[in-house]
Amino acid sequence: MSDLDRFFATCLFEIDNCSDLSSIDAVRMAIFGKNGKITEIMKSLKNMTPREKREFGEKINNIKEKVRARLQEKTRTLELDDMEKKLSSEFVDVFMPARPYSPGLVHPLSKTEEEISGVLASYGFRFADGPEIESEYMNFTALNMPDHHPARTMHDTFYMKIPADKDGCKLLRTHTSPVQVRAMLQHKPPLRFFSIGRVFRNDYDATHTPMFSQIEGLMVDIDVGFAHLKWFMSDILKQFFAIPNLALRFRTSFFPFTEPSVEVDINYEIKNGKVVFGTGDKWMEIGGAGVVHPTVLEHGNVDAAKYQGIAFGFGLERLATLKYGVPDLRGYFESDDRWRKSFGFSFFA
Ligand code: FA5
Repeated sequence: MSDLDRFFATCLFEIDNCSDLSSIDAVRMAIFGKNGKITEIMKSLKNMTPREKREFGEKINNIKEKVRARLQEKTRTLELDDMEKKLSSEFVDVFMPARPYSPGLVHPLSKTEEEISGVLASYGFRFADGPEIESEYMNFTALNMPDHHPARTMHDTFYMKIPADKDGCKLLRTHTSPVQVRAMLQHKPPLRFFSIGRVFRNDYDATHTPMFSQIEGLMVDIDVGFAHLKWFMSDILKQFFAIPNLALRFRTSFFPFTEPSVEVDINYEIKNGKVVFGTGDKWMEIGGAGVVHPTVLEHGNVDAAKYQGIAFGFGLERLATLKYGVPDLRGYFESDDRWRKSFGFSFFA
């Protein structure tokens, strides 16, 4: 028996002895792989005469073809065996109950955002945006809070480790008021803009969270003043809460970027662990407002001798808390499914 005949017989023997798909793969590699037996055999060609090469080549090609066919046949048999084994050991229980399906719900903040945006848009306000990572200049200086102004301490925030430029260092904005200056720099008065976005402060308790959302409104015109602001805020809040005689409390306050300034409260009480607005003797502060300080108008390239501005900034979570009875602000950000089911809304409501 020649070496090639012996090789052929060994291949067939190894193939026939395979009992599963992984062993047939191993045999295939051992014969046809890059470092397999065929490659090894082909090396002997280099010492042969052309005639010997032709005869040897013909023989080896013949063997390769037969071995391949046997491999294919054996693989097919093993695949069928494998399938047979699976079919007899695994089964599908068609009576098994389906997994519970939990549909998505609209977050109360998204709902509040949509509703208050709709009210403001109906007054001709357009949306303006600003970055959450804001410059020190826009967040403070442009809003009449120069370096070392004591009001900066009230807005303690998170500063970025990014080198400072001409606008100072970068920080997580503490309010949406920088968008006032951005809107004034981009558009000529008269203007009516609103913005909604996330803001950040070093706060944490039932009514304060380190991240929360604000809605900011700005109107700049030649004849707007404090009376318009008061009427306007009452009107949009009555529409938002859908109560014509909603009780609001205006308290005098101080913001470096408005003069005069007020804070706005809405009355509420807690009934059965839920916040109920419009009744009771408690007051929840929802935001600040005022007549835009002339320095801020100038930083926005607006002629302060000709134009006046009115502005307000409300906490979006506080509006949602009052309207939808959410007791604790921290729940908004804890991603608890039970909370979502209690306070979420159907998409089709
Ligand atoms: C401001 O942020 C001013 N920029 C608002 C403003 C705009 C005044 C335009 C004048 C003109 P204040 O710090 O009071 O103001 O925040 C506004 C509202 O955000 C608060 O009334 C409250 O509703 C909400 N708020 C403040 N801090 C938190 C907090 N840590 N968590 C949740 N809501 C908060």
